[in-house]
Amino acid sequence: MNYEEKKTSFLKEVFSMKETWWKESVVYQVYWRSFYDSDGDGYGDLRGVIEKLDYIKNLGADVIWLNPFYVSPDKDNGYDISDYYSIMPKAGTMQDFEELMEEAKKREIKVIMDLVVNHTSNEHPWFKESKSSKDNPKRDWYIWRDGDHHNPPNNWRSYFCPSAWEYDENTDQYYFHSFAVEQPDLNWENEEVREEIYNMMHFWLKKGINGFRLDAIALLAKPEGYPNAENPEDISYLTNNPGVHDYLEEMNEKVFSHYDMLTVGEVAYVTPKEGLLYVDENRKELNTLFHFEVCDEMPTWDLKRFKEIQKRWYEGLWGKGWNSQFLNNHDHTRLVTRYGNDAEYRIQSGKLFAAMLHSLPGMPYIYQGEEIGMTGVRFNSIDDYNDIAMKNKFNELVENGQDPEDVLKQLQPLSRDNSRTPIQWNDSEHAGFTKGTPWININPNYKEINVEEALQDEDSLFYYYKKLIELRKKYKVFVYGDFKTILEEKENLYAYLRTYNNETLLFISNFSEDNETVEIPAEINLSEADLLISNYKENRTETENKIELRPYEARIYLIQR
Ligand code: TEU
Repeated sequence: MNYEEKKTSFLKEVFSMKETWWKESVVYQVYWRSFYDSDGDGYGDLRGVIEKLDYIKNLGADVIWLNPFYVSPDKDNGYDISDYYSIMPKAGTMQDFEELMEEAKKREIKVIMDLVVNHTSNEHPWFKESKSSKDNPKRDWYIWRDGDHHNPPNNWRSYFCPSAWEYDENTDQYYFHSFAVEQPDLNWENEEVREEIYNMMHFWLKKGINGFRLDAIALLAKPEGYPNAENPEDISYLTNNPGVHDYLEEMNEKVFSHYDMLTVGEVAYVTPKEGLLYVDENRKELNTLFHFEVCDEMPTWDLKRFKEIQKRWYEGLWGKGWNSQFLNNHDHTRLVTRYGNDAEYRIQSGKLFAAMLHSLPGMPYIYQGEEIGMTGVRFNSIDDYNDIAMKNKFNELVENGQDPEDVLKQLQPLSRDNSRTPIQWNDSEHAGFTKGTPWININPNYKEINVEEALQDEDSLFYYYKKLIELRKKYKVFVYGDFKTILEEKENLYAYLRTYNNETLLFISNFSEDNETVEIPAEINLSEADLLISNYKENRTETENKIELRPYEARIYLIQR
């Protein structure tokens, strides 16, 4: 074995960096209510997902992440569950779900479900019982506290409200909610709650699902005694509290360890060191995590900061735990609008971000529509917005005296509805999403940006994503390669090497809208390199390892020794 092979096998041996199916997977997130409506009620549904499985297969994704479709009053689009064992009628039936599993399996596509166990709906029977009286057996299934002279027990905010506490006149106590009033937090200190949740997890796993995306999973533990916060606006006190790992270790021991499954935790407000505690392969908690140092804390693109974040998370996790790579989802606006250029360079910048996300260390997630370069949206009235987080914030700021028009303009760019407009399948009415009235407005640019158009264009983003996924399957360096940045001094460029056994991948990109000439370091001989993929049709020839990169140009080379 040469030096590189020895180093890689050492890493694998010492850090037990086992090769697994989920590390090699590309996940496609299906926000089903905006994916495809099969029955004309204006909502996407599980049958719609079945009808579009061949589209997902053609793209090449290995796993589908389905947002919640359990019975729910839908105050937070399914993240307020009132029956964990049944399916929301607008999404379909249990038979539809079982058929979806069968059809996905036929196509060798795995399915992970989004699971919300930090809280339920306030219409869940458990909460109705808990709320009914102080001595109800389920009182302690939720978090009830006495007020402080008609004030909430402490000064905490929630994600969606000015206070994390809601008063209940009937029992003269407050209940705790990390999100909306309609989403009371379960009390994870209560063993009955934990056992009930574990039983429910087994129910779905025994139906053949391949894992869970665990919603707000780092919020399960609450700070001892609920002390007032110094700065209530910094809501990091809601998450990553002592005790959370005890719950995750127990969850793994009682549930996850019994299956060959993928668990991805939504874990906000953590450093790499803290994040590793969730995904360290030796700790047996979760397989991987979404951290939000980018999506929650970088409103617009900042390449310098992004490089620093990637470096810290690589150094913090590599060889011990697995990272995830994403730049948009159902909670974050569309990456080509937020971080790229959704006008003149929509395709090039979309391809640049795709190449980066699929060549960085970690599991890449494609959010539905990202593969055709769907963009953010601007609705002219708050009434056109659906998202409870945005509507609550709008009301809070207007009630505090801000001008409604100004508030709308302030909230539009990061509204979660930007990424929740229906998939644009073609240029027919409602973009081919529904034969009914869509539950939310279609992005008006659907006539230019749609799947049909993309599938007819060999240079579309769709085929670029497809090729990236093919490359990840062909060359293991995309998955298991280490990570070494080069050309750090070039502030508009992002370039790195990844090496695994005899393969070395070079990613080099220009994040500016000007041409950038760059000298490739002598350690890399481009004459030995194969250009695997680029985002410009004509490829400028390189001379003496000097290449000129055009606006948003990205190239991936492979050097095999
Ligand atoms: O989001 C949780 C959430 O908003 C934060 O935990 C996270 O830090 C980050 O801010 C997201 O950008 C999840 C779901 O993804 C979201 O759709 C739900 O509204 C929420 O939980 C409540 O279930």
